[in-house]
Amino acid sequence: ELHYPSRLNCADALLDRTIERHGADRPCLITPSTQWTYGRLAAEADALAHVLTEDYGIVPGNRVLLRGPNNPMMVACWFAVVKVGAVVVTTMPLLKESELTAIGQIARVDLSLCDDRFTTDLIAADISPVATFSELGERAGAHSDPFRSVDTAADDVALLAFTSGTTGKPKATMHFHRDVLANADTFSRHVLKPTADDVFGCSPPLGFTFGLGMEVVFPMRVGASSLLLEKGTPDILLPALAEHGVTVMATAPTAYRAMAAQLSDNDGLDLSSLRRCVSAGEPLPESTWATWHDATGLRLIDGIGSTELLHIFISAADEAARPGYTGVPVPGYMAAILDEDGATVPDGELGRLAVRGPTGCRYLADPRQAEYVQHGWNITGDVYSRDADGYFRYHSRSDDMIISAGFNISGAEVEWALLTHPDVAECAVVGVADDDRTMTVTAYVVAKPGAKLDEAAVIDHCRDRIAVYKKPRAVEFVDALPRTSTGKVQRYKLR
Ligand code: 3SK
Repeated sequence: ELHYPSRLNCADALLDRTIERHGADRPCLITPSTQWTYGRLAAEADALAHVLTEDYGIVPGNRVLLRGPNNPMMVACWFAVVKVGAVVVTTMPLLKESELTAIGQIARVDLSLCDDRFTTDLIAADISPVATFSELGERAGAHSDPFRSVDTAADDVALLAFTSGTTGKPKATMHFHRDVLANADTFSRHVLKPTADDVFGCSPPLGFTFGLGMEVVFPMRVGASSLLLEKGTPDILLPALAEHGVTVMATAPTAYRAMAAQLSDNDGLDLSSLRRCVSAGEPLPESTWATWHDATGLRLIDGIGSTELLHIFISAADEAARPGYTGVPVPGYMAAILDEDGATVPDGELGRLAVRGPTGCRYLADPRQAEYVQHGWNITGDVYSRDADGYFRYHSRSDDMIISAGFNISGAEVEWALLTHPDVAECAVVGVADDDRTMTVTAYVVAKPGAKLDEAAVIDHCRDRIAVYKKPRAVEFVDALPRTSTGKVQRYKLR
């Protein structure tokens, strides 16, 4: 069990306490063009904290929205907001005016801090006054005194993180100061086992809690450093991993597939520093695990997390990682497979994944709270099974189960079969309503550049790999799949 003091400001725990343990001169944030030590980050965050309180009148409990790509100023703003006892409202940099308007209506933001290159949609959304990073930087120049962090309670809200899930309607999840540390002290500590010598290099935006954990909280909890890339696409991430000697990386399965393909054309890249590769954000197909292993010799660490629980709660690393399975509950969390009445289903049977632990769902004023938290469990919306030896296996999202001609078909299983075809780059399989079969298994396929694929080839490929009743009966070729700003496929749009 985790124990934190009742008065706790997570910014102090991650920054000031780490400096006390490891020194101010340790490298903290690395970018392709600059490097900030822990001391520099602390000084920038303190100066910004003065600006927020003295120039903008921010007081504890105010909500401050952050918008920008992954760079040191974003991290300094994050710490400044937390230090003054205000609540960080995280946003994905790609969000557009209407999405920001929806966030503004829910979060009732007092001030927004925005990278100068991302102001247009935010100003148009008109949800609060906007301070650009260059304005903040100029004002910060006037302050060199340390800022004493506000004495917050461990159970004060530090973060409002938004999820639209895959259904499109945004919800704000509230996270306390102790929650921010809890994932570092569970998933990171027990699965990643980082030390101060590690260099984290990850692609998810800081506005996604996957990225916040992997790029800020986990490295800084142990005095490690973090490579921040404003654009973390596979073509940029892969050479950066080699150039900066990254030891712990995290990205989505799609990016691992793309990077493995790049590696087959470029075996000159030195990835020998890499020891931990985390895959999350969407289910990891067994074939992607094998492709990455063949390309690098490294065993991917799959993980399921959610914005509601802040980070990853089921995972496994090293020899414990089992391809095709997400893993086992992270120490500190419990997981079970429940039926519709909340009873545990027998091992091997499909049911609703339920999780409890040190973090959990607290929606801000949203009746969907009662759907997510039932019988004391967080119901994640995923269909899983648990094997007798405690390993959890993903089958589908609850609303993605395809019922066709009396069979329950996991769309993910069909997708994973399709992804073993050498010409398939991406795919999503959904059930399209049909009077004859209830639903038709329909595959949306993105072919690899230059590949010539047709419907019959795709269907035949599946017929050879999965039970014939699961094979797609319709195939649509598309240029790209619809995705949320965190990269999850929006199957409801395809349906
Ligand atoms: O939403 C997810 O898939 C996720 C994965 C890892 C960590 C955090 C999150 C929200």
